[in-house]
Amino acid sequence: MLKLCGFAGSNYHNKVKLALLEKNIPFEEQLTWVGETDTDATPLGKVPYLQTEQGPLCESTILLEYIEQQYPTPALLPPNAYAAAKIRELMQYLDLHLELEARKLYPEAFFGGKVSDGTKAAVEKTLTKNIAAFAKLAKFSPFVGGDTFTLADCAAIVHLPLVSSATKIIYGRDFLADLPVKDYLKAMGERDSVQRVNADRKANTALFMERVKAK
Ligand SMILES: N[C@@H](CCC(=O)N[C@@H](CS)C(=O)NCC(=O)O)C(=O)O
Repeated sequence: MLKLCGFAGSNYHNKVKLALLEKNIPFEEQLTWVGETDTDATPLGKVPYLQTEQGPLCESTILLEYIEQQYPTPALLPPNAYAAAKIRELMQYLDLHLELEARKLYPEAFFGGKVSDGTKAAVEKTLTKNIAAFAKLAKFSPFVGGDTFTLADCAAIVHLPLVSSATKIIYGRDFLADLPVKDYLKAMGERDSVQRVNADRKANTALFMERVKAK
């Protein structure tokens, strides 16, 4: 059986967990904190990673692509090559241009640390530009890539709330406020997969914060 290693407070972990749940694939979850990973499986020590019958895999998008190819039904990518590429494009924007940029704010927004004024100014500029660009690609009709649930929703559901809350905390303004993100997340929150991920996330985040405080 597939084993998903990571922790349920991690957005990247949950991106993959959502796809497994949406596809009804049996899997085990192995609680693995950063610093306790198998570095043969994930050489950079990042989570999540997946143990498959053939060996380990890391990097959440690669995990999603593997899962999609190995368990094609229900499909989370359109059959048409161009349509599938448009979904992958959205995933890349979400991971690289929104989440990874907002992540620079997390030490202060969520973990009691400090982010320099210079970093805050730089992130504000980049995120403003990147969110405007993302808005041109995202559909929210009702799914982020159009009329079907896809891999891009697995990324959007886990990343968008962090971009909203980190910007709200650091700048006093939700940078995603002009997009229909709240309605989108509310609608997605009705799915069984999202309810399970959110419940597990809340329980695990409490544990995670205890670990952060203990350090
Ligand atoms: N590009 C990676 C990012 C994963 C990632 O950043 N995971 C975080 C937890 S949410 C992590 O492992 N951080 C520890 C580190 O970067 O050393 C992926 O898509 O899987």
